[in-house]
Amino acid sequence: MLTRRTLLAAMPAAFVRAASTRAPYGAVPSERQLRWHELETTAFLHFTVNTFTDKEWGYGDEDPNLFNPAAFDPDAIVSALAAAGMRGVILTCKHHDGFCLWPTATTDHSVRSSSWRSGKGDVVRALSDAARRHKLKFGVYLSPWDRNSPRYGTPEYVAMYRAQLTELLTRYGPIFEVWHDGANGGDGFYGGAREKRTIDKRTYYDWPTTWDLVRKLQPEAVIFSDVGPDVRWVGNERGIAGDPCWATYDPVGADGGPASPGDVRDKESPAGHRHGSKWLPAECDVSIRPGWFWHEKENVRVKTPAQLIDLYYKSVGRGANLLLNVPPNRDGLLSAEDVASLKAFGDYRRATFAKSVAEAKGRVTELRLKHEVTFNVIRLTEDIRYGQRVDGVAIDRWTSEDWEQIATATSIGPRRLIRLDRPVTAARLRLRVTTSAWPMINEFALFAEPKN
Ligand code: FUL
Repeated sequence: MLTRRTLLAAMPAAFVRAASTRAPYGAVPSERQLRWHELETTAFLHFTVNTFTDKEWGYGDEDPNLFNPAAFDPDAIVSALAAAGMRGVILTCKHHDGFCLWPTATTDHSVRSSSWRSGKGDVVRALSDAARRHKLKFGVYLSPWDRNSPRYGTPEYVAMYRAQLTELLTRYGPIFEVWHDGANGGDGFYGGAREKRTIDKRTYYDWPTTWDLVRKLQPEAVIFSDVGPDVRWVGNERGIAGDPCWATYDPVGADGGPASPGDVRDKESPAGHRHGSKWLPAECDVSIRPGWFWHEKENVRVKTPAQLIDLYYKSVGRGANLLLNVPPNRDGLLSAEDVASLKAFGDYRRATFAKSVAEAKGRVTELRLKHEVTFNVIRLTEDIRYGQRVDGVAIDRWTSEDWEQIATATSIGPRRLIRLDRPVTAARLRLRVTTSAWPMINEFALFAEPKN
């Protein structure tokens, strides 16, 4: 039988201490991670020459003049994201093709060489300014793989990558997230060499030095990659977290050795590791369309509001963040189909979560109400400053005679949303907690979805 004594005996010393006191339990989030958790949903903008060539991965030999978004309107883009409830936006400042959306000094392969706005355009400036105007945080994606650069594969390229990052982190105000992609397909233009270049993912980029640079230039920014150090890739591009989804994780390389961006056992990333030694929460990246870039033929395959809502519960509802990609089109706008889905998704979130039908805050495990309420969504949060303490919960309602179980869930962490199959009515509810430490649930709230 699993008693408290056998449980304690099976736990490492640090956990045993926390199990009997209110000391932090295992790994805990940093201040920058705590701020990131509060964002819940952020948007991704995949935009570059690919938008004009109908490709997902540009080869690196694209003519900069291809980039010509004649009606580019950063405020229209950002306000459509804000309507969906997005609290941040991350732009592909450079994708694998190497074309830079800002006038970098590191290469000629940028907007400066494009006839768009006579070479005076700066997409990073325009979108970062618009994000600030609409109160969204701004983040940067800078692809480590660069199929344009002749230097790719040599130490000089790593220096160039850091110089590009330095420009992005010093010219455009506060950056909330720096996104390092793990993809590397090998072949490319590479200044005309048109060959395959293979790098050692574990050593080539010397990530710790780059991450130190990010810390120095933007200490408040979280760093994302397959392995963190602040935020981990969830291990799939479908936008779905594991259930459970632990915020703690010890990433391991595909061969069992040290992990690095592009080399991680991604089967373990959706769930993370219970009692992992690092606080490394999951971010669920997914596109509103089948591809990451805009393709006209995919205008009919934009995810519906119902699909976005489902993804929200499977990512944010499991304690992860959702990073939803919405690619600008050739005009430099979001297409009407995407804007409509974003708006309906935002309307749903506002209608459901603006006001709870009942809630208890503080160290709660029971809700006693004066009147019966009807709800179909339950939100639970843990006080994660003390670690992820709860292994699972069951929720019961009182039926004038007895307790009846209405829902169960596993991990909570920063948030757990339980969407019930049908509305439930109750005046008294309780939470039963399966836990290996003193639980610190600080929110138990009920919501009602709008009726269609
Ligand atoms: C992947 C890239 O190869 C895709 O093009 C996209 O940027 C996605 C978010 O990450 O690794």
